[in-house]
Amino acid sequence: LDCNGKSLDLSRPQVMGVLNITPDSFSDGGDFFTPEAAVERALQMEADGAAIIDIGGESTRPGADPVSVEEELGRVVPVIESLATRLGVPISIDTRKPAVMRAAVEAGAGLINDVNALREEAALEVAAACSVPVCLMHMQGEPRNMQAAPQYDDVVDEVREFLHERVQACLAAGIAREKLLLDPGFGFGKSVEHNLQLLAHLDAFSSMGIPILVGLSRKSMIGKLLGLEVGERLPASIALAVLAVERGAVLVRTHDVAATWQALQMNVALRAVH
Ligand code: PT1
Repeated sequence: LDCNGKSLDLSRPQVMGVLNITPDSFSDGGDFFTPEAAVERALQMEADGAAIIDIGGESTRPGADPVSVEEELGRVVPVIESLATRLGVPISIDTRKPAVMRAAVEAGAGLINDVNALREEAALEVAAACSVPVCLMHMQGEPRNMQAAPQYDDVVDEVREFLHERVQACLAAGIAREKLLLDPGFGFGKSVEHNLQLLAHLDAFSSMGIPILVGLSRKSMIGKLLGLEVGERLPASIALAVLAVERGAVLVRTHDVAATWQALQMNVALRAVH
């Protein structure tokens, strides 16, 4: 996959390293808030095996408040500019805002990761003009309220139907199917049961013929199933990453790059045996 001049190999499972430039992120808020610290963190994630670094300036965890476009731009653009020449791997921009997509890609980002699946006004047109790959994610509601009362008749059907509709919207806007990734959006307007249903039936998404990205790292479903705080969720996060890859996911978004990369390499090694 060509990401603005840098390549992302999706022929085997890969890790997307999370770089939150937010003071309020759910698991590492504040740690990487200065541009210098963020750059160091990204370089370390690349050394640890990340195939792409996902930069976000607006938290989308449950209950998070929206951020203004100026604030978001001010957080992410300097970090992308300074990383673009120093990283060998591509950068993805985790945003819902068209203005941030445009500025981030101009600064060197190579993939748009939109938890809103380009539903914002003008997002489809801007993403098409950026001509970088796009990850379309499913979300029910908005981050601020999405966990209040998630409701589905059939979560797998509804998420698949939604993603199918967004793929059609992208094609109509001139974004090639080959540039798309899909993500069921674990934790985005879903109960623990909904998340488990989606993971159990992840093959329903991989069968659409578009690469699947998953984000399960440190999420509250682990907390709810095991009664663990955010800092205690690594072993279960690793297990979920491996289970998702076994069910067809190719890109795993994680805070813990070294541990997740090592786990996924065991899957890669096993695949090579036939
Ligand atoms: C994700 C994702 C993302 N997750 C993609 N981008 C977040 N493509 C941000 C919880 O339940 O899964 N895929 N960008 C982080 N969002 C959440 C959501 C964090 C839920 C925590 C939870 O704890």
